[in-house]
Amino acid sequence: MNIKTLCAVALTAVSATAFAVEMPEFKLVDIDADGFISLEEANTVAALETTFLAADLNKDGLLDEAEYDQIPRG
Ligand SMILES: [Ca+2]
Ligand SMILES: [Ca+2]
Repeated sequence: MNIKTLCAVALTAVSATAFAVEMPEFKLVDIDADGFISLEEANTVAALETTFLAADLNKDGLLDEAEYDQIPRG
């Protein structure tokens, strides 16, 4: 990797942090693939720790894909 590539990678990382909340795909967060994101699974994503409770619209302690999708990002 040359210095130009390194700079590009660094810039990409900085702009991603500045403009978008790090929100991986639902399937990637749903580690046990049961179709719901549990609090434990949510805690693996920094951006989700604070939004989990607010995003859990039906208050069942789990996020389904629809609840996950309505979390504001970016
Ligand atoms: Ca799960
Ligand atoms: Ca829910």
